[in-house]
Formats: sequence, structure tokens, C-alpha cells
Amino acid sequence: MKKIVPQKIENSYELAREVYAEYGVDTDAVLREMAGTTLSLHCWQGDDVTGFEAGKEGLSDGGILATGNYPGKARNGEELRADLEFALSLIPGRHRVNLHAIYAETGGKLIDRDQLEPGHFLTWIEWAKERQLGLDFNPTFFSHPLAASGFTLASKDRKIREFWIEHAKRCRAIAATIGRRLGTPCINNLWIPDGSKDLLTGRLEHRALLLDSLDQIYAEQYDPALLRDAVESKLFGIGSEAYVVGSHEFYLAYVMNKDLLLCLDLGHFHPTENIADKLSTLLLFKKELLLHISRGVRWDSDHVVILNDEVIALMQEIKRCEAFHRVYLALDFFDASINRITAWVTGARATLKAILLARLEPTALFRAAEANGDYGTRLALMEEFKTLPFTAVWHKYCLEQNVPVGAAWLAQVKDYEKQILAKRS
Ligand code: RNT
Ligand code: ZN
Repeated sequence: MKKIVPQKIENSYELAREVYAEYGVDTDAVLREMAGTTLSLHCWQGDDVTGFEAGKEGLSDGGILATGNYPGKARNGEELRADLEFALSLIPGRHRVNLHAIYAETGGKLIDRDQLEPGHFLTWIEWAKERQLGLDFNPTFFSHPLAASGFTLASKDRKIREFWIEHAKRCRAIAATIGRRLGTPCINNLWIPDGSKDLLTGRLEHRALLLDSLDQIYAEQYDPALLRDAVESKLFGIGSEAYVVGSHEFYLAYVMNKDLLLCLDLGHFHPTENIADKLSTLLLFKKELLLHISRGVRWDSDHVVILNDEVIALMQEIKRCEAFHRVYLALDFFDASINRITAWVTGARATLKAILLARLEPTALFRAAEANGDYGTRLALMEEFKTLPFTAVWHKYCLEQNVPVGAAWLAQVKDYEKQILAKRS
């Protein structure tokens, strides 16, 4: 792929700026907003959600599954951090990194999840601090013998439930420490795989148990400057086809009058459900919101994000609600069948493209037509907007942010693959 000459990017941008200005859109202002746009890059794409726990081979039981065995996956903290750094160098803007509890570094010692402490994440914290990256966090309720029954926080087994409650409490403490050390609140998101493969009669019973577990977990108050807690629902998973304890209604009802964020994962709803439409409701009732940007494909909820209608509609809705400062954007996908850095960069760049597209939207014009009852004009303008010179602004954003323009980043990934990934067995 030949590199695009910077002067050509500047020239195209100048033309694009004029075009957008005709629609009342200030592209320079949009680029300034983009410079402050942050995604949370999920570390688990780098190793197929394996983690570093002693004696573990990665995902086993528990509702999520990474398929494929493309060579070169990260095998430890150093490799994962090196891969993350490289991926981040190809993604425009300044972003955060999202960790899971299974990425604890315990020096080879077997520390079970109910024994984890902030110290086990010191290397991550130091690394993030040096690079001025924020960190987010997730307790890990899967890939563990005590998750094998299909129930964790909603388990009827008192010992199992207590184990996971303790894990969740410790993760909050870890996340708060991360937030304090890095000077930016850590978003701690809770997702559990609990559910049933087939019909069951104890739906109410398990949900009552989850309710009680959550009440215990969130009883302790933390300074929101350090920690923000979120809960993530799901529709179904592998092994939980007939019933998911933590459904959308469950968490929606649970967070309503609490200091908790709701997390919507794009892959966790019915395929024809309009997730963008949910925002204007949630934003009326909640101050903030967490999104897991993902792509559902049939039964899988974790394909690499692409610039599709769903993601564009979501970003447009955030823009139209003027809510970019109230919505945390985290990526959540894992594909083990392609180069993992390619996966990260593709998904992150696609998400940022959707955000840029939304920010360039001449919303004021649509609104004016709508206020006049001129719906034909509204529709026509929306169509015109789709083919404005977006790419010129995107290229300018990449240039300004010092990352490869266009597909040039792919050559760098190939090089990294040859120099580094290929040497991992
Ligand atoms: C699973 C949820 C959850 C996980 C990560 C690894 O369906 O989406 O967010 O993907 O925690
Ligand atoms: Zn998710």
C-alpha cells in the first residue's frame, strides 16, 4: 500500500472543510472534539481471553468462546503490553486499556480469585502510568472450576456464591486503587455467565440470589472519582440458551435508583432490536452509561467491530442526545482466527470512524427541518450527508494524531508479525 502524501491530505481536507461548512459544520471543531475522544481498548483480544492464571489454558466453561488459532498470541504480561502498545500506536487518539481479573500477575503463584489484591496489578498500573493511559477493570466470573456449574453469583451453592461475591468485592477494591493511582476513575464492569442451557423452573430463585449477591457486592461506598461500577446484561450465551439470570430487564431495574452504570453490549440483544433507540431513555434516567462496542453475528456476540449501520446509528444517537461526555465507550470483541493486532486496530478505527461521522453530522439542519414539519427535507438531507467527503476529514484526523493514514498501518502489522509474533510458538 503506497503512503498518501501529507500535502494531499491537507489539500483534500481544505476542500472537505468548505463542503461541511456549507452545511454549518465546523470540521476544525470536530477534530478538536475527536482529539478528546477516548475508547477503552480491551486487553483480552490480545490473547483470546486466556489470562495469566497459573495452570490455566484459557476459556473453558462459562458462556463465552473464542474460536480460531491464528499464531502469535500474547503469552504473558510483557507480550500483551507490547502488543497493546503497538496496536495503540496505529489507532488515532489517546485511549484507555481495559483489564480483566485473570490478567493479574502473581509471579507464577496460584492465587485464587477470592484472594486477588491490588498488588497483583502493580505492573499494569506502573505501565499505564508511564504511558499516561487510564485503566478499566472487570471481575472474571468464567474459566474457573467454580463457574463450571453454569452459576456464579446466582448459584444455589452457598460456598460457590460466597467465593464469587468475595471476588467481586476484591475487584472493586482493585479498581478503586487503579483509579487512585492513575488519577482517573476506573470503570469496573460486572458480567456473569449465569444461566441455563435448557428449560428450568427456578428462574425467580436464581434472580433473587443474584439480587442478594449484588446488594452485598455494592454495599461498600467508593469515591466516584476513583471507581464507577457497571453491570452488563446478556440475552443468551453458549450453554445459557434457555435462560440468562442477568437479563436486560433485570439489570435495568437493578441500576435504576442506584449509583451504578448500565452496560449495553451491542451483541447482547435481539438481532432486530434497535440499541441506539435505548439511549434516549437511559440518558433521561441515568447520569452515565457504558457501552460495549461489539458485533453480533448469529449466535456470536463478539465479532470484530466494523463500520456498520448499527454502530453508526449508535454514535449518531449519542451525538443527537449531546451525550458523548456521559457515555463510556469500551470495545468488546475477540477473534482468534486473524492477526489479533489487526482485529484490535480494525475494530477501534471503525468505532472512531463512526464517532467522527456522527460528529460531522449537520444535526441542526435535520432538527430545523423536523421542527418545520418538513420531513421530506429531513430525509433528503440525511441522504446527502451520507456522501459528504468524510474520508478527507478522517485522513486529516489520522495525520494530526500521528498514526498511519488509510490502510498504511497494515504494512506495519505485517512487519510486527514477522519480527515479533512469528517468534512466539
Ligand atoms: C460476555 C460479555 C463480557 C465479556 C468480557 C470478556 O458476553 O460481553 O463483556 O465479553 O468481559
Ligand atoms: Zn461485553
